[in-house]
Amino acid sequence: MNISSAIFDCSAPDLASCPDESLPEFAFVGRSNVGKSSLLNALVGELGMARVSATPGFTKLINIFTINRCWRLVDLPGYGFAEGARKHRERFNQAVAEYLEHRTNLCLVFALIDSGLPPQQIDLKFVEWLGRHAVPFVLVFTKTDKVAAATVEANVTDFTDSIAGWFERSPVRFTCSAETGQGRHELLGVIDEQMTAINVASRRALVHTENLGPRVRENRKPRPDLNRPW
Ligand SMILES: Nc1nc2c(ncn2[C@@H]2O[C@H](COP(=O)(O)OP(=O)(O)OP(=O)(O)O)[C@@H](O)[C@H]2O)c(=O)[nH]1
Ligand SMILES: [Mg+2]
Repeated sequence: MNISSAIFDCSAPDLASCPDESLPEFAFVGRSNVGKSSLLNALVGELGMARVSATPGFTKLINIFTINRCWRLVDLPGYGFAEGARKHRERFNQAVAEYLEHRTNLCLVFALIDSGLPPQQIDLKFVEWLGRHAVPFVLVFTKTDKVAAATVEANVTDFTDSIAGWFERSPVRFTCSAETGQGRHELLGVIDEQMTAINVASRRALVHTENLGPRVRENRKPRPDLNRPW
């Protein structure tokens, strides 16, 4: 996929402040410091589009970028950040949960996991939460340049084994490095596939009804269940 434009849209503190739902969105989520902002930059090929920092908890808002004028990339605040006021952490987590549960134009979530670590409880619980809330996602193991290929493979296998049986079909997995660009092509391919499917569905809908719109998943009613693991 060729990326011809990437425009910063807005930084939203919560779901209510996000822009209209007219374009499909692809969101990056994962533990603080896992490399969400870096991967987003690597995908777009414009360094500095999303801000990167070695300090965990750096991305504090829902940052939205419009790509090629027809879809959006969303950089979400990380979970599991151990520093800072608890009240602030809960507010960030609440905003992320609400976005993931209720954003009707959310097309796919890239759930990022550090490939250099064995399965972490917080990541496993987060993946379980995604499943429980029927959020469509793929797993992306990051920073593969930092450790030996055998370690990456062992960690990916352990993670996959840990979630075996939780889903009807095992989540699709990717590995990547924002540093070397490994996995970039595959991840863009996933977005490309999704956009093609949405365009085909829109064309079909055009034939049957005038009520168009990139409704990529069901409109969800707000739910009281905010039993978040992270
Ligand atoms: N070696 C290596 N370092 C990476 C990679 N991706 C990110 N990093 C580094 O990891 C640190 C965190 O990266 P960010 O992209 O800011 O991580 P984040 O997940 O957006 O973090 P928060 O916004 O705090 O949640 C930075 O120092 C990056 O340079 C990678 O693929 N390889
Ligand atoms: Mg970030």
